[in-house]
Amino acid sequence: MKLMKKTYFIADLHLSENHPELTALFIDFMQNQAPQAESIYILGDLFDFWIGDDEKSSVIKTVQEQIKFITTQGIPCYFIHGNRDFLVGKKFAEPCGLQLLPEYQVIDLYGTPTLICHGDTLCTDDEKYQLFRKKVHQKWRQWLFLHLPLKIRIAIGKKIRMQSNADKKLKSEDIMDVNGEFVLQTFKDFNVTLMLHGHTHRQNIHKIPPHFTRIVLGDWRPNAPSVLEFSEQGYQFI
Ligand code: LP5
Ligand code: MN
Repeated sequence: MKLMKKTYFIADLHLSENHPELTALFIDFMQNQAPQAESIYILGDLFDFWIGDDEKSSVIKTVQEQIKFITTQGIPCYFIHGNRDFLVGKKFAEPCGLQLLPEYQVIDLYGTPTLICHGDTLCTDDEKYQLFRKKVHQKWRQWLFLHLPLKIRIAIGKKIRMQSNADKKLKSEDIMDVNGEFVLQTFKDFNVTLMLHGHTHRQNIHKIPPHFTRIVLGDWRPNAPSVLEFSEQGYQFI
């Protein structure tokens, strides 16, 4: 029997030293599921936190090894930055063969042009976040930040996380979700009918009239990884 080709999408694993059970799930996925794929897409927030490619930790090393395990088998592995790990750079990616994609990418999924992104850019009602995002995506700010000593970067990162958590308590669930009109416009701008993203952690398949589909990946929880599988026969969460 001929094995059917598959493409896997994952997002929002939020890997860190604090959650070895999630790292174990990732290893399991990369060892047992990923080798069956023709390509793997990671749609952001693979890491809980990224303050520069020079940080060393056992999680970072493990993730690199696992990605290399896949890419050396000739299976491409792609990454779109999330709002937690937008500073992941070439020094991390190149040694393991991870391919960095821009914030929006249209791919051909078994004949269907499909837009993939992290999802944070779709949450346009969260004005405070969008302003923050604009600032931290400025190249000169990133350059300055990355030239600070590691310890200071970690402290700044923690400070931002604290402020972000405090702010989130004051924001409604609605504000932190995607903006419907912006999503519709994005479908039209990229001339696609299918969109895949993460970020909101609200795993779902939204059918939007007249003919659009927006699939939201979930985050990873202990014993509950969210993996979206595509093949010529369609898609499913596995
Ligand atoms: O991540 P999540 O899901 O909890 O919340 C997001 C939004 N928050 C963020 C912030 C990230 O969690 C933290 C990223 C740390 C990266 C470290 C590197 C820093 C590099 C700087 C390079 C120049 O993305 C949250 C959204 C939520 O998703 C839902 O969509 O609402 O957005 C916020 O909460 C943003 C706040 O409203 C604004 C934050 C301002 C922080 C300013 C702190 C200044 C401290 C400076 C110290 C020198
Ligand atoms: Mn995110």
